[in-house]
Amino acid sequence: MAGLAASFGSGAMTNSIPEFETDSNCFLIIGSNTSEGHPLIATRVLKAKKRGAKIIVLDPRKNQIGHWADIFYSFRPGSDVAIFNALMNVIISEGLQDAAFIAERTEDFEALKALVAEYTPEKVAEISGIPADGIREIARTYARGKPAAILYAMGITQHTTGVDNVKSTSNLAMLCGNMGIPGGGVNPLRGQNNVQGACDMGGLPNVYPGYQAVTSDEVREKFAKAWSLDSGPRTVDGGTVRGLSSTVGMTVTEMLHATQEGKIRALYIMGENPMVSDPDLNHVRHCLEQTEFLVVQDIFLTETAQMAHVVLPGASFAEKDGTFTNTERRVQRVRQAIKPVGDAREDWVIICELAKKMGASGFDFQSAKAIMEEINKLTPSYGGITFERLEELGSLQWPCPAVDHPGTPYLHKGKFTRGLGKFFPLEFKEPAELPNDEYPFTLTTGRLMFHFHTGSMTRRSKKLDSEVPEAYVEINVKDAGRIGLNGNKRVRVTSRRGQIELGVRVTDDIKRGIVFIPFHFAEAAANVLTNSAIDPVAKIPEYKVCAVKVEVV
Ligand SMILES: Nc1nc2c(c(=O)[nH]1)N[C@H]1C(S)=C(S)[C@@H](COP(=O)(O)OP(=O)(O)OC[C@H]3O[C@@H](n4cnc5c(=O)[nH]c(N)nc54)[C@H](O)[C@@H]3O)O[C@H]1N2
Ligand SMILES: Nc1nc2c(c(=O)[nH]1)N[C@H]1C(S)=C(S)[C@@H](COP(=O)(O)OP(=O)(O)OC[C@H]3O[C@@H](n4cnc5c(=O)[nH]c(N)nc54)[C@H](O)[C@@H]3O)O[C@H]1N2
Ligand SMILES: [Mo]
Repeated sequence: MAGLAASFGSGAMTNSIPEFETDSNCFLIIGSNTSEGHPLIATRVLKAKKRGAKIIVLDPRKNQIGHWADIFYSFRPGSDVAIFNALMNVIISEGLQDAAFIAERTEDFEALKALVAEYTPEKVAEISGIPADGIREIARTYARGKPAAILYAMGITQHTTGVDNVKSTSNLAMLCGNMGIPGGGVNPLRGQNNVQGACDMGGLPNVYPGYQAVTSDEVREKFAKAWSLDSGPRTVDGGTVRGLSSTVGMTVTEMLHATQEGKIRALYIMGENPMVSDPDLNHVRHCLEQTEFLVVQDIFLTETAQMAHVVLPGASFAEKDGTFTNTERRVQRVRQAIKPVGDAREDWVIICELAKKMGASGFDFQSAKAIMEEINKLTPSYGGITFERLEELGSLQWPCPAVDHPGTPYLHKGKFTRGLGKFFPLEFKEPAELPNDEYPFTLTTGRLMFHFHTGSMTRRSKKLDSEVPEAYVEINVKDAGRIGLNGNKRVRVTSRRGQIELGVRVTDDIKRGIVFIPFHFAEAAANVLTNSAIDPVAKIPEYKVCAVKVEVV
């Protein structure tokens, strides 16, 4: 259940991981540190390279997969939309688009064409830092590489323009007819083992399991009937809470702000450590301190749990039964290896017990299997994903509506969910915070191979911790000279929101003017510095861009 609320990222992969190895002729990897974040997927990509597939990597840093790439360019963080527009500009002006696919399966191509005409390679070279000829080379390689897969991750989504960035990936894929075919598609490489499953099961503010809208009367009636509740909007203040609410809830970032406005007085945080992972930590601390009642359900006493009024010890993956759904919509069984240690209980047991104490009915589940049986009945895309079939087949990919359905390896074959695929003409917008004289560097943040997020688990492992025991900032060789590093080992990094002291690594692999800090280290937390500005639609924070200064200490 880790990451229940951390639903960052958008949608699922359109295609399946094994297709990378067998079908893809070209990979456009943008904003994904594939070898460190998704090493098994990176292995498939490298196997495809051996049979001649081309790898293009675009990233502000020459990460490990960047070193394997046939084509690599670094660029200025946050200039992604401009880059996609320029790639499409080249493809259209050189006639490399898939005209038949565009005519049969898409709409609004003319509007896209008119907009991207403005984004010439020369203009976007200035915005992004990728040379104009490089942009042409990338565009031609992708357009001629069918089936070509776009792989992206948080480098695309964690921006105030995250949704625009994601739409840009599908614009490009549709332009070249790379949708609905094996080895193609747009493939967000999602994060935690079960973040996909958490979203599928309604761990989002606007939907019930299976992305069924809370605002739909029909949907609410269905769930109300199954749970013996009233389907109408409920009254909370003073009245008994029966029935299902039709109000769209808040996202994590909105909840924290709401504690400040007194709109939220109690928080129940489960499998998340916002005191390290949320942006602008000084603000987060302030918000959590103001919360009248804070409950944290975790497997360790994290930085967040230490602030809680009540800590509920959860059982870890090794101590429970259930399923995880991975980034390619594949549902797999997890089986109990050892009994929960100490007072720990399975998360679902804790929730059911609490619900019953609050007077709710319908929480009398005896096992994870019994919960799955309810899911089969109420969530059409999981209708045929039963424990029995998972035992027999090993895994199933949704949509899988019935027990005689084989599951779905790739989406949008022959037809998009909405009918025609829509092109979105999108103007480039600058990130919320840009460097200036006082804060001359652009900070971007992310992950390392040896640690997982807030380190609550990996930093408790001696072996993993010894690989990278300390926080550091990555800085370009020339910039190190510019700040007068002179062999010094420690620096202070300051943004408008706070400052941290940490080690430093000098490298050629990061673009000049950019610094990178892994966010795994609570004692020098990158998120003290980051900006909490969010995308207006997805509400994802701009973890990938803020302005900082770097000084020798
Ligand atoms: N070892 C390990 N693996 C993990 C995790 C972990 O913590 N540790 N976490 C998991 C989770 S939950 C997730 S979400 C995934 C995340 O996986 P990734 O998204 O691959 O990881 P990140 O390090 O956040 O960032 C990806 C890349 O984005 C680049 N980037 C920075 N700024 C920009 C920009 O403006 N535009 C673009 N296009 N790229 C930019 C960074 O340089 C980096 O190479 O990893 C999962 N896998
Ligand atoms: N600066 C910066 N910040 C970021 C990001 C970034 O790229 N840069 N990435 C963002 C992203 S994509 C993500 S996903 C988040 C991750 O942020 P978090 O989800 O806050 O980070 P984790 O360390 O994975 O925290 C998960 C918690 O769940 C606990 N846990 C593990 N298993 C279980 C279980 O079975 N039950 C329960 N109850 N608890 C369990 C762990 O001990 C841990 O404390 O960070 C975000 N923050
Ligand atoms: Mo994530």
